[in-house]
Amino acid sequence: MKRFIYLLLAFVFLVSCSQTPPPSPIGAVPSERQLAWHELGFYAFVHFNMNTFSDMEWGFGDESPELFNPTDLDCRQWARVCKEAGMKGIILTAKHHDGFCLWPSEYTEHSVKNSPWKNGNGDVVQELREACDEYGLKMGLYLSPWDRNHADYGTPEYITYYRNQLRELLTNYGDIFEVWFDGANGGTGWYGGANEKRKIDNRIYYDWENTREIVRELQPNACMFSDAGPDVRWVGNEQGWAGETNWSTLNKEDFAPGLVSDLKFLQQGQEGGTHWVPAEVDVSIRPGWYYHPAQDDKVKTLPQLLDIYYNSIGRNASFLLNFPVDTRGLIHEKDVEQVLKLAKTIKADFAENLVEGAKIKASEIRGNSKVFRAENLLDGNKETYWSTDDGQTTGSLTVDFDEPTEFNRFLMQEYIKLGQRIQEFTLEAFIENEWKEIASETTIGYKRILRFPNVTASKVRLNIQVSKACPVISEIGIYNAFEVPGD
Ligand code: FUL
Ligand code: CA
Repeated sequence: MKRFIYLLLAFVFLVSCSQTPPPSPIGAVPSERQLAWHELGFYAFVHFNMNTFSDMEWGFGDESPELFNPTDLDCRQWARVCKEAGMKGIILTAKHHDGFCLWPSEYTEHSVKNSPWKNGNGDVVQELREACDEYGLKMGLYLSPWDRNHADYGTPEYITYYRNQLRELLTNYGDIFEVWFDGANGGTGWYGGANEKRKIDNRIYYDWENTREIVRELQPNACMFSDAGPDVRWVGNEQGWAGETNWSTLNKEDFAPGLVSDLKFLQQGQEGGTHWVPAEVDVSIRPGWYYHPAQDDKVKTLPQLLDIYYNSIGRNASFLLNFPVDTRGLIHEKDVEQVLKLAKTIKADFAENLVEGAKIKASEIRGNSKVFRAENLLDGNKETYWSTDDGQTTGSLTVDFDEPTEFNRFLMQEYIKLGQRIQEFTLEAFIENEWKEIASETTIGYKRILRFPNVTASKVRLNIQVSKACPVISEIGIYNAFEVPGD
């Protein structure tokens, strides 16, 4: 009899599961390569090239390869620091606007092969590849479209040169996770001795459609970054913040390469946009992108880095932190110290998720099915989620600690495979027998972290107030971060 009842219960459970299909996706959704990119969250930029030795930000293009001579170049030190800081990859400026190449390109003499470094036998890209492999990091490359050294810049011949270099980099150095197409384009330069101003029309000159095809062909898993995507978008500023409202979607027609778009769209995305183009926050740990000894005392402080962390990763964007590697070829000690402080603080602040062990209740559950139950929000599994019935675009989740508990961070993740949905939400805390609002916000996306002064409450309630379709949330977290002293 007992066995029969178990079987019956199992049958009822299975039927109820199969009767409730998952929600349908809404609007634009991420590709596989974008999903993998979202998971990275925090990774490094390295600006190291001719400018490091000329003490410039934008070299003119007439610099002698003789100048490039790091005394102690060690890509393993970069990788070790990044790994220790919890970063997942490194993007290197293989060629910046001055045209000098960090690898011995067969298409130019303006490269490491004519420098004194390793008697012209060195290859920084290859050294970084090996270091990334050793430390389990991904590698990305920046290949500046603008080239102030090349005589052909501005003519169709240069496009052939640029594509040849892209092919070289994407063929000879293993898996590349991100290709960084910079937006600065055209102007004065050396241009093989012409010393003039050259203007190009960025909408047509690079024939981006076909240039992008090369990346798809040679590195199908790589995301392409530019002001216009197509996979990852610039966030519209270099100070280290995304909009509080931040949609991962854009309207394609507003974002053709070279089309100067409203910066607000880059910061906030476009609700209901035709394509999934999430934001990446690129910012340097010093004022400049390149190393300048005069900036040794201007390295960002822990409070500044924490603000950037919460204004990027905490606002549905990724965090690309730049290290201006110095003339030795090392990440400077001061930069190492600051990034490790950031990593240590974040690790400690998110070490204990207070929802573990708490009870959670949802105002409603999709099809009353266990498949979509509220406990899915606490299981640490990004593939399981809570959702409501189709057409039910509001709902609330209550976490019950049983006793007054202190906290100051609230983390949420939408299940973005089904699109970005939530438009408005509030957070309330049950303090001394009363619900008090702690936050009233807009979007969530891949990850949203709210940071607020300490609250002591026995219950916390998340209210989804406006959503484009039934909400689909995969994880939540509540934390009590340590106070941050003023550094
Ligand atoms: C900008 C460039 O002009 C800067 O030099 C730097 O590389 C930054 C990341 O992108 O557009
Ligand atoms: Ca989950």
